[in-house]
Amino acid sequence: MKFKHLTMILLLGIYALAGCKKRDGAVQTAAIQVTVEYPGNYSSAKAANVQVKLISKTDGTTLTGTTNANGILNLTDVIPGTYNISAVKSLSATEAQTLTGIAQELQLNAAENDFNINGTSTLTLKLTGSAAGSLLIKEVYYTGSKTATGGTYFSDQFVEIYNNSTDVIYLDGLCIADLYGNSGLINPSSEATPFKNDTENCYASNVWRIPGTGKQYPLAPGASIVIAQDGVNHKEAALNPNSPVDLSNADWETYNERPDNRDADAPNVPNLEKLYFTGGFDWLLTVFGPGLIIFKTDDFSKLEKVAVPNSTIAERIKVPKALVIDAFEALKDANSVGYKRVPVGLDAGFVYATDTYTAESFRRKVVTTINGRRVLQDTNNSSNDFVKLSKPTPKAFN
Ligand SMILES: [Ca+2]
Ligand SMILES: [Ca+2]
Repeated sequence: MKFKHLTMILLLGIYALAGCKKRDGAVQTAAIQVTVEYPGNYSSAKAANVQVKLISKTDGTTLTGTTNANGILNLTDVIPGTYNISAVKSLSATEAQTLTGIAQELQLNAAENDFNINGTSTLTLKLTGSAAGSLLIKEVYYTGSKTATGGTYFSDQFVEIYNNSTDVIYLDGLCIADLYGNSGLINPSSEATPFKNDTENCYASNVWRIPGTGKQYPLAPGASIVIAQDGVNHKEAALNPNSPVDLSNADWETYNERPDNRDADAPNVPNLEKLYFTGGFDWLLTVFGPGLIIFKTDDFSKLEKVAVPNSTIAERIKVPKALVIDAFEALKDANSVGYKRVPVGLDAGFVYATDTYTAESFRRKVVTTINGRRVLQDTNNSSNDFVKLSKPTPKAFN
């Protein structure tokens, strides 16, 4: 009994003391509501379970708290003053997949410095972090088409590159290349690439580059560019009315300037920079199925040129696997696996068409759609990630 009384007296005493001080203004406190939000292109704005830290600029005192299910942290009894406020959130691959569509661990941060807390303050912190996802090869149309008289037409090939990330990506300096080697047993003496045992490098026959000084060619999340062999309407009467594509609106074309003008320069479609070329009239991808990579390098001239063993043909450009952003492999048929040119670490599989000049195209699968942004499948395996279409779908998914 005595003890209980004592406790009560003590509590009353403390309460009275606190009340006095508040009236004096000596320990006046403030409140702050911090709302933490995910980046705008995530499936939800509410960033729950985020650790928020407030450091007083006056005395270095640190306050911490964690946001609730609505992404909100309410702190009361805060000493008024100026604070540096930060939030940090680590997303597991599974959490990131729900929010961005891409299963990739992410570290997100936000900070607001010199923030004055007084009375009842509110603050919204917007998390940012490295982009989830990357550029991907979205579609490759390499098979070509047949003309009305049964002839073959291959100038309508294109490659489409897609921003499969949550942020703008600048395409300046992006290189695209086709890799050396046969696509399969095209004739009885067709051998696999002599570089097939090098699992760490790709050997490029031709390399093209998007120009730019760094930030001239932004590509929004979910947007794409089409690189045409020739940026014209291939359905025109003078070309091939049977062609499945009009590429007059392509973003880029490969123009191979030659004295004999065998490759025409479509005036409305800008030209890629030709960095290395071993082809003929134009950037013709083999209609039996190309191996393709996209990559970036600070200094293209530093890449090694390698002679093709037992051959007198032009050297190939050795591109280290680490530079490669994405790869695609198509081979002649289901039995051509031994002819793979893209190292398995970059692309474990391959696609193949029914035949040459079928107008078939290969497009990457869509995993999910977040806020209207399609997220494409990327398991580094063309067998899994691409579907064969009966006709190409440049800049489209149907
Ligand atoms: Ca061309
Ligand atoms: Ca042009």
